[in-house]
Amino acid sequence: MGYKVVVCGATGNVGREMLNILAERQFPVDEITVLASRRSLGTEVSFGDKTLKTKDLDTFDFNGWDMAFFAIGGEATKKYAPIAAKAGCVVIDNSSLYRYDPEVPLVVPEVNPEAVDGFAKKNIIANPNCSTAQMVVALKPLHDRARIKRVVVSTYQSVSGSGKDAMDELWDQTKGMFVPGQEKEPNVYPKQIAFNVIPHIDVFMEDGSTKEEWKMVAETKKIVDPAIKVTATCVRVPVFVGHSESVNIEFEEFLDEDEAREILRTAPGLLVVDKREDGGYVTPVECVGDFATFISRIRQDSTIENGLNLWCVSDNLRKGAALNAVQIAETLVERVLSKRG
Ligand code: 11C
Repeated sequence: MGYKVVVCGATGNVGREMLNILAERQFPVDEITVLASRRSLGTEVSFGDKTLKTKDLDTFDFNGWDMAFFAIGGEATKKYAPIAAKAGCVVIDNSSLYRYDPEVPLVVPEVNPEAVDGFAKKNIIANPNCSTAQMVVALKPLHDRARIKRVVVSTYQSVSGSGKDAMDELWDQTKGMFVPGQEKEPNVYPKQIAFNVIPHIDVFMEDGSTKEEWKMVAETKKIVDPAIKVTATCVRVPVFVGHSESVNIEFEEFLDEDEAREILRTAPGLLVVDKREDGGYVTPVECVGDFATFISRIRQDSTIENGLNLWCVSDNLRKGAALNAVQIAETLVERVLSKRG
C-alpha cells in the first residue's frame, strides 16, 4: 500500500532533498504533488526519474492527502500547516514553529520513535533543528549507558543551513576576493563569510545566547531527557554543506573511550571513523549526500571525572532536515498508518 504525499517548499534546498530521499529510500508513494509559493510557481523539480511541476500552495486542497512535508519557514507554516492538519493530512514540519509545543511530538527516529504516536493531538510532527538532530543521535546511546549530566557543544555550521542565497554569497564573495571589481559585500550574513567564521546563527536572545544555541538546549531536553544540561556556541563557517560539532560530555558514571566507541559503532544512524592518524576522522566534505552521522576523535576528557570528547559531522540537509523528515514519515507508517484498516 502506498500513500498520497505532498511536499511544500519543493524548490528550496530542503524540499529538493526531501524529494531525492523519498525516491532513494523508495518511500511507498501512490501519488505525489509538489507545492511552492506563487513566486516559484511552475518551477520543475525532480522526483526519481520523473519531473514534477510545482502547484500553488495558496489554493491547494489538502483533503484526501495522507501526509505533507513542510519546508517553507515559520511564517508560511503558521498559515498553511493548520489548514493541512485540519483536512486530515499529517504535517511533518521542518520549521521551528511547533517544536516546543507540548502537543506536538519532536522526533528523531533513532532516539524517540515512540513520540510519533502522539501526532494526532494536532496532526503535526516537528522535525528538529539540524545541529540538534545529529548531536542527539550520538548522545542517546551514551546516555542509555552512563547517564549524561552536561554537554558543552561548539558547532561549525555550513552556509546551506541559511538557504540558497547564503550559498551564493559564499561563492560570490570567494570569487570576489580574487577577481577585481567583483568584490561582494555581506548581505545574507552580518559579516564576511568567505575565509572567515561568524559566531552568530539566528537572532540574539536576552541572555546573550543566540536562538540557534537555545534550540540545541531546548530540543535536546525534549528529544532525549529534560535532565540533560546543554551549553552551546553556534558558529557559521565557510563550508557549503555539512555541519560539524565538537561535543564535550560529562556523565554520571565513568565511561571508557573504547567502550564508548563500541557503543557508537553499533548505534543506529551512526558511523564511527576514528583512527588516531593523519586523516583518520571525517570532515564535512566527506559526509555530503550520506545518510549517516559520523563520529570521530572519541577520547577521554581527563579534566573531569566522567568525561568524553567527540567530533560529530553530518549532512545538514539530510540528517539535519530532509532525511530525518522522511524517517519520521517511515516511522509514522510503521507504527500507525500501516496498522489502520
Ligand atoms: C542553520 N540550523 O544552520 C540552521 C538552519 O530551526 O530549522 C535550520 C533552522 C531551523 O542556519
